[in-house]
Amino acid sequence: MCLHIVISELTNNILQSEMETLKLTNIAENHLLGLSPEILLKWFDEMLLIRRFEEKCAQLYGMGKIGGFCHLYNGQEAIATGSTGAITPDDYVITAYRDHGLAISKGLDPRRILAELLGKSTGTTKGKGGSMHLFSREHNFLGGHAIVGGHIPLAAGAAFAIKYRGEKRVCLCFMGDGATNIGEFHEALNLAALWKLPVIYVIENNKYGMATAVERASAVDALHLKAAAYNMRNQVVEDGHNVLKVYQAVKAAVDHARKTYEPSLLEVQTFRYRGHSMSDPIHGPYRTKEEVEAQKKLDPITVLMNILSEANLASEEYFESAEERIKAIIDECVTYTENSPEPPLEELYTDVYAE
Ligand SMILES: Cc1ncc(C[n+]2csc(CCOP(=O)(O)OP(=O)(O)O)c2C)c(N)n1
Ligand SMILES: [Mg+2]
Repeated sequence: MCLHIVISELTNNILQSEMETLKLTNIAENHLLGLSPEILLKWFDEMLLIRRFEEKCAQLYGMGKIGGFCHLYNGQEAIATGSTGAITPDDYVITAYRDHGLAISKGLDPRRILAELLGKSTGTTKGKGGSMHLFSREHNFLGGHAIVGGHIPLAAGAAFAIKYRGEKRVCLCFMGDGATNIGEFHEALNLAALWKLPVIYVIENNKYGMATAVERASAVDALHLKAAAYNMRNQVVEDGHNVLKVYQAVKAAVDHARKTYEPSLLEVQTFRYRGHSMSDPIHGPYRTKEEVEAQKKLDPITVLMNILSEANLASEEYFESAEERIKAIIDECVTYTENSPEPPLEELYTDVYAE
């Protein structure tokens, strides 16, 4: 059974009993943007799943079970959950190599994601892509791309196809701050604006590229303003650690794109807790331990916990039970992956060229 169904079933069961005991009083409608308690609790579970999944990856990487490059998403969870919360399964998502969180949010089975990371045949691309190249046509998840900026024109292409076919879908394209300095970013934004393509570009501004602060690499450090050169709708989300703020901005851009086919560029400010990739130090010479610790005080999961507690939507017991449920899912991912076979040698020759 798909783990997402398992999560939502478990969440629903717990919710029913939680709801009976918790009073839903004094909740300002606009504070929670009219989102149902079910959705907010599902988002909490999803963000916790992403965090614990990444922690497990770090552990397995340290044990030598995951090889190659591996970029973790710890600290950025509110972006994946808030953004995918604003679209439907029909819409496309495309991103760079820091892709585990978005893949989970887009509904890919976390067991198959972990299997992919360990190069197993049950992985999302039969173990051939690894961490940076998660992909699922079935889920409209178009990758997972390792070349910085390389996927930004692909998103314009997907959005062109949507418009050409007269569909009402959108394409959400995520990128890092560093990617906005790449030529493809500018070429793609120009065409997306010129041809009015339903693509929403989301910059995950975590303040650094590999080890380079935004202001050392970009002449403009208010990155959303780069859209102005192409007369493109743009917005900055300063509290990108708050899933509701992310959702609100992405939803407005998505609604606009569905109505007008017009693109948007959003800059969502965030922070990564780990090193750039698993082979890099967490602090390094380019940022201090104090900076990392200060940013962790805005932790997206804690922020959502506080929102849920203040609105009387969840108690300490709920959060503890969520930890247990997520731990069971992570354990299942590991068991599934360990029991999965390596791909046979013949797999070297399949899926190389399109038929
Ligand atoms: C075209 C290209 N140049 C350089 C690299 C090496 N590289 C990998 S990640 C990275 C930094 C990108 O930073 P950012 O876009 O901010 O994304 P983040 O890692 O912060 O999510 C670089 C320079 C690459 N993969 N592709
Ligand atoms: Mg960055």
